[in-house]
Amino acid sequence: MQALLRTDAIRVESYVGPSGERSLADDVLDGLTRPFKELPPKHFYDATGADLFDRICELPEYYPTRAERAILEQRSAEIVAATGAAELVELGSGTAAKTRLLLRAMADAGTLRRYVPVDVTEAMVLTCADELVDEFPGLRVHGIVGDFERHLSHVPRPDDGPRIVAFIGGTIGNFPPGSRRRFLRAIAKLLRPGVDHLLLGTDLVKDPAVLEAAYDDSAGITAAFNRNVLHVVNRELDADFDVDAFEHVAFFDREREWIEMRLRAQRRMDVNVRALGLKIAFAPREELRTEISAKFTVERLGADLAAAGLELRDVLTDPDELFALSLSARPGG
Ligand code: AVJ
Repeated sequence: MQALLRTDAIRVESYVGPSGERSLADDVLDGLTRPFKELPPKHFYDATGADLFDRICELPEYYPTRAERAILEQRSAEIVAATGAAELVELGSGTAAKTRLLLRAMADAGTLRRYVPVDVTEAMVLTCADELVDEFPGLRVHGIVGDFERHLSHVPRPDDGPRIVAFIGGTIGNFPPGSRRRFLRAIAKLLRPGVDHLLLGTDLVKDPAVLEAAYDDSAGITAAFNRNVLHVVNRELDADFDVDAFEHVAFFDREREWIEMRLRAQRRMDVNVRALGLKIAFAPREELRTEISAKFTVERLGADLAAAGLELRDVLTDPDELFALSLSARPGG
C-alpha cells in the first residue's frame, strides 16, 4: 500500500502497482490463445476509451445512464431514509457524478459522515475527494485506489453509522453468472447483517431492438469504443492489430439475457504481440468477444442476490422500467 494523501478530512491509499499492466498481458495471453477468443471489458477504459464511454452516455440510443440518473434524482431521499446511511462506499466511483445525488440526500438528512470511493484511476479518486470535502462540509473521504475485483479487502471497516455499498451504472452486467455471484458474495462481506445495504444498478430485460440499438448506435461511437481496446493492446503490448479491419458486432442473446459485443476480423490476419512474443491468427470472419452486458429480470436479480447471501429489499425503477436500482441486505442482526 502507498499512502497518497492524508489530511484531517482526506485519506487516499493506493494498491495499484506495475501489476496493472501485467493483468492486460495475462488477459491477452489467456484470452487470445483460446479457441473462442475473448478479452475482458475492463481494458476498454484508457483515456480515449473513458472519453468514448462518456459520449456513449449522451447518445439518444443509450438509455441506461439517463434512466439511472432519473431514479437517483427522484428516489435518493427515500433510499437514505430506508437505510439511515451515514457512510457511502462506492465501487468504480469514477467522477462520482451520480453519487453526488446520494451524498446530497445524506447531507440533507443530516446523516452523512464518510465517503469511501474505490477506483483504479488515481486522479479520479484524488480529484473527487478534494471536490467533495469542499462541497460537503464535515465529510471525511477515505479513498482506495485499486481494482474492485482484487482490492475489496482494503475497504475500511464500517465506522459510525449504517453504510451503503453502491455498485451502480450496471457494471455488474459485465460479470458472467458464476463470477457475478462470487463478486456479490465478496461485496456482502462488506455489509453487517441487519445494518448495512447494497445499492446495485442493473439494466433490465426489454425489447431486443431497444437493447441492440443501445450497443450499436447510429453515430458509431460504440463501434469506436469497442475497437479502441485493440489500440490499447497495440500501445501497451507493442502489438500490430489492424484496428480498422475489425467490424463491430453487438447482439442480444435471448437465452442468456445478455448483450454481447464482439470484433469480427474482416479478413485473415496474423497479429504480432511483440511484448509477449505471441503471434495470433484470425480466420476470415473470426470473432473476438470483448464484452457481455447482462440484463436482468427482478426474479433473476433476487436469485443472484440470494445466492450471495443477500435479501432483496426494494427495487426502484424509472417510469419506463428500463433500469433498476435495488436495495438488498444480509438478513439478521
Ligand atoms: C459500463 C458496463 C455499464 O454494459 O452498458 C456501454 C459499458 N459497453 N456500451 C454497459 C458499455 C457498450 C456499459 N457498462
